[in-house]
Amino acid sequence: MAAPSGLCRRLLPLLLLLGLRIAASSGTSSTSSTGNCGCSAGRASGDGREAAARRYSAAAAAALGSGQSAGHGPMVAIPGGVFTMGTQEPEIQQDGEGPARRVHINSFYMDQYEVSNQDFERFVSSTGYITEAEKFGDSFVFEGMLSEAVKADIHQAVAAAPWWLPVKGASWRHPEGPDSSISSRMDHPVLHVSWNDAVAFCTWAGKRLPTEAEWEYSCRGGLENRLFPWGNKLQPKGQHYANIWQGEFPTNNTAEDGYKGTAPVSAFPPNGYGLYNMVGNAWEWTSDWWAVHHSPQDLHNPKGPSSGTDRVKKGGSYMCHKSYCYRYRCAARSQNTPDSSASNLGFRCAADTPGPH
Ligand SMILES: *[C@@H]1O[C@H](CO)[C@@H](O)[C@H](O)[C@H]1NC(C)=O
Ligand SMILES: [Ca+2]
Ligand SMILES: [Ca+2]
Repeated sequence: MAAPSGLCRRLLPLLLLLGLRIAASSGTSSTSSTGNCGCSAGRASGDGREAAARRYSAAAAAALGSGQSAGHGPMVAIPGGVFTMGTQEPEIQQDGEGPARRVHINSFYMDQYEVSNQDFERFVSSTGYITEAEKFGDSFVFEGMLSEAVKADIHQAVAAAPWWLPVKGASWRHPEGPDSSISSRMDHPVLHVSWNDAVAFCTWAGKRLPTEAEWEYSCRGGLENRLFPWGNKLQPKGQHYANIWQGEFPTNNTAEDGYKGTAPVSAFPPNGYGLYNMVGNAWEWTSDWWAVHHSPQDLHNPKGPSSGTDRVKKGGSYMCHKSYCYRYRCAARSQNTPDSSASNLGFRCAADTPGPH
């Protein structure tokens, strides 16, 4: 498909995802989310579960290395178990965050970090792979990150989400367009990679994308029914646990957490499984097709619908703020077409444990 129609094809789903629906619905979702501050002091503390999380963390640390494949990021052994996927208290109803359902997960391996620019460069230099953004010749970039020179050349914006601009020449190597580079960000998450690109990388690495259920189970780090990978409070003891947006979106990014854009994949404390930046920093692709209605029944290793038009992404990004995109929660979810790419979307890989489960 030619580049211009490629862009059109990708524009509608992208704006649905990145802004339009979010902007249109922010009245409802932000009302409900402001109504419940999200710190939920009233929730049970679940000491037994915290202990379990610490135990898993130790096991995960011991497994580091054994699950490591040459040349790629380290993996963590995630113990099998049963958890509550989704939530009975959806913050963003139309995303299909509910209902809460019991899900059994076999043990597997999960990348400890988001796939970094360095990891992706190894893949590209050994295979010659060309990403979809490079083939299409453009990708979506957050306006706040662009130079005046690049902005001056762009006349097309997404009316409902004017902070997203299609930038010619934006790609994983040039995240803010041709005049930008990743040389000082090799340890940051790779961006502007489509779902198809992510699958290609994971396959090359002898891995695969995680299912949405595996991703969410990993995000929760052994804790039950918490908002975030570390608990219910966004900033325990005033500390930042994730790279999101502080200040007024989209005009004033105060970067109180230390990062205006992406952070190194090893920044911020890990969760109970030893995984970093599950929420915030870069959105992460999963292998599932997108749907918003889920069976409330118990499931074993669910893989999502058998077909669809969009793939599920999880975790939110450095652009997420409670006022417009309260999606840096484990139960939160969103979607893009498999050929979409943007300056806040990356991935990490998973792998099966060797032998029978
Ligand atoms: C951004 O927000 C901070 C904190 O609210 C404020 O101190 C600062 O003046 C604001 N900057 C701009 C450019 O509006
Ligand atoms: Ca930040
Ligand atoms: Ca992330």
